[in-house]
Amino acid sequence: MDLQAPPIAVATPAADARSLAESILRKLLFDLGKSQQGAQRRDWFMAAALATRDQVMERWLGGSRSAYNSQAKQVYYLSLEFLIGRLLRDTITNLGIADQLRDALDILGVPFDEVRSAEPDAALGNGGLGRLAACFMESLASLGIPAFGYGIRYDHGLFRQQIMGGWQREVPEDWLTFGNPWEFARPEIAHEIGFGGNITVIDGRDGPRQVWQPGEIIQAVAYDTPIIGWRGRHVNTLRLWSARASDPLSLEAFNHGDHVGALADQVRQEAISKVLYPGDETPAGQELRLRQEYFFASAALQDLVRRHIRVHGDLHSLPDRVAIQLNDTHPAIAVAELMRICVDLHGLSWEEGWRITQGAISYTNHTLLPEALESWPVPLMERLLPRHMQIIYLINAHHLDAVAARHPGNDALLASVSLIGEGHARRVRMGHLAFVGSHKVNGVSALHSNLLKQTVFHDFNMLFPGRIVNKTNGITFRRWLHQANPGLTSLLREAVGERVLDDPQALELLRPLADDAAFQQRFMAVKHANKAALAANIRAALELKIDPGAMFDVQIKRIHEYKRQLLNILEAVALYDAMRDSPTQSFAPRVKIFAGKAAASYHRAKLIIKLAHDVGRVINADPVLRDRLKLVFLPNYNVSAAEVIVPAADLSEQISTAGMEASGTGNMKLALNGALTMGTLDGANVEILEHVGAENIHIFGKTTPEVAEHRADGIRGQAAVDASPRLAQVLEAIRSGVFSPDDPGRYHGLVDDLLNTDHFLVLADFDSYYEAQRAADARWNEPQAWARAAILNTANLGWFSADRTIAEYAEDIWKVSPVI
Ligand code: 26Q
Repeated sequence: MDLQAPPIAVATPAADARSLAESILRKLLFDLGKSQQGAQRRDWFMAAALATRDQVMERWLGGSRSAYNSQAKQVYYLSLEFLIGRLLRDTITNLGIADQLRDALDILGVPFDEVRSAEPDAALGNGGLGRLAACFMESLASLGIPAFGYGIRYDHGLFRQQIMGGWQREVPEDWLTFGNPWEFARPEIAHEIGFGGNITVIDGRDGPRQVWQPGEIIQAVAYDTPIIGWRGRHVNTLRLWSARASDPLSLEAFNHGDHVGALADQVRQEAISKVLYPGDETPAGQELRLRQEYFFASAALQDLVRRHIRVHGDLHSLPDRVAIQLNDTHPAIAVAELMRICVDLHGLSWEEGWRITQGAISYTNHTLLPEALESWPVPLMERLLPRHMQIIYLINAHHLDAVAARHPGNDALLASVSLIGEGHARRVRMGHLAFVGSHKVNGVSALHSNLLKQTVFHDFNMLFPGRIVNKTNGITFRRWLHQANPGLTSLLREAVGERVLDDPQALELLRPLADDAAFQQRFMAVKHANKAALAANIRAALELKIDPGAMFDVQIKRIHEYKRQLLNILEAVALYDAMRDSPTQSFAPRVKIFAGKAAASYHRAKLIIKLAHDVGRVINADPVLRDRLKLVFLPNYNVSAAEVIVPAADLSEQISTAGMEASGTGNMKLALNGALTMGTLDGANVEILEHVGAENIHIFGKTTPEVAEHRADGIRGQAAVDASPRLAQVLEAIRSGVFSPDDPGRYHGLVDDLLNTDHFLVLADFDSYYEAQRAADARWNEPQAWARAAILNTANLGWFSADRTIAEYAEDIWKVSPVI
């Protein structure tokens, strides 16, 4: 090597349109091996993404180095789900090169929108919880808070939903088939994850030591994706783990000629990162799920502990340098794993290990539904993670001793706060483990956090006052306003100034314009254009023509009984009847738009999807309505679909049974984009009401205490039907097969369940809902009043920025500050 040779400098390529166009062509030719003529949409997307990615690398690596050197406190966000969606538009807007890339593609003669829509959604999540993690990652980077997201790189994300004859069918999803241009495989960053085996006790220097000898070891291999903050100021890393068999071909078996057997083990080990569990709210208690949880929690902790020790020497300072946030209980095994690392691997005392663990970890709860509280059978835990089971018993013993010392003789209290549930079979309660192992526990809306204190964590709240705090969810405005709704964004920039791009509170400057007729018109013109775009999509997908002049009444979310899509469908039937009965009454013309997936095993939810289709088929074909009512179910709801529907919504259905929706975040996206909320006093709806004012929202239904009372009184659905001829007519039509002539009994079970039980108060809230919908009709018929309320929704939603949420976590829970 010539030692005199000057160092070769490599600089980020220029980002003007021409240079980008050249760069895209180079990627196409040299990286993808495609000619300009032979390139498909996908190839152009890959080339554009690779060219864009070049713009990020220096900042990314430079930023990581400076965070490392500054010894700044790091946030680690542990989540089994990151529901990211597409990244191209996000990346170019945050880098400030959106116009340049568009122009570059223009030069090359390929329309940007075609390129953009060739990107598959990264759907590594089920719904709200996963999308929240994605919003938080973007906000952390935008605020300049050094952070890693840790999760699993599933080969297959959430299933694709097909609708066949009105029924949902799940089709495997394949986002990685054509390669992922955003990720960097780091095969050299791999951690060993043990399972099973046994524990031996050896004589250590300070007495006996437990040594876990796993029966099986799987490698967790890192894949890194840069997460670029607003204006490209800071770049963080999303590190997802993929499972790799330790001994891929089991050489011994292979050499003995058992080729198939040798590969079977590999397949079983690598199954850990094959597929996302498609459950939502209701945990699926399978062993593979527990293996996923431990796999990624252990990989994350090994990774962050190694980084910490490299910089700081030992573990004592961990809580000062590291904040570990558990996204629900899915990574709760991290509590036991960090204790194991401290005590077994680093020889610390139990007390010191516990100080470190509790000081570093905090936990977010996302649900109150009893069936959704995660727990694992003790025998399964003993077999899969024998040392962790011992550690959990020890944590429990210390915890219960402390409780007993303060509350002698209170066995009921001990049973209620134990980490082990002594029901039918003994189970480890992951929520309790997460609670005791954390210094802070938070709910995701004011109502939800209060309910946590009163219900699932009542006794814990009494024992550890102050540990439960509230952090109301938020959404990233970059994706959900600026990118998804460019029309509204340019109107806002014009109306309140460029500041609105950086400071969500600047939206308040819009308030005085709510009464300005000219502004109202422009605001509603943007809405109309977005609705026309959605109408075109619907026409292409479903061959159904809808009128962009009608009210777009939208319910988009996972299908779940507590979210009460059924209530919305019943109202559609009632409205259908009413429109036919009184053709002159001034109902607002409406398009009811539904979208959402049902968990594959959730039969009731799938039946509700079928009912939506059955009702839609009848309503949409009825000439008597003269197109004043349509019901649409858009298949395969995902992040990209939301980006089209949200800006086009007039009315946002947030109608869960009060006390059951922890927060909701779709409610925020829709209101921010100028939709009025039709909602119950549940989750963050309560805070949306406080921010937009009672006159700009439609609230109906029983409150949380009223729901509790209603259930305690054992009131059956039949009671509501007896009081409401309208409701009786609706149920009679559905039950008798008006909408299912091919199978008249299809909805017997569903209707009987409503009449006999009505656990979710669909019938009990029906009349109140129907009235609230008519109030919305009346407002719709006063276009200025509607426009005013819509504008005030946008104007008053600044507080729901995830930047505000993350700033609160940073200050109250993590004690971190920005590095920029
Ligand atoms: C657990 C174990 C096994 C298999 C699956 C699961 C599982 C998976 C996903 C359990 C729950 C979930 C998802 C929960 C969820 O999305 N909750 C939502 O979180 C949002 C963000 O805080 C809230 O806005 C919603 O109110 C809440 O429903």
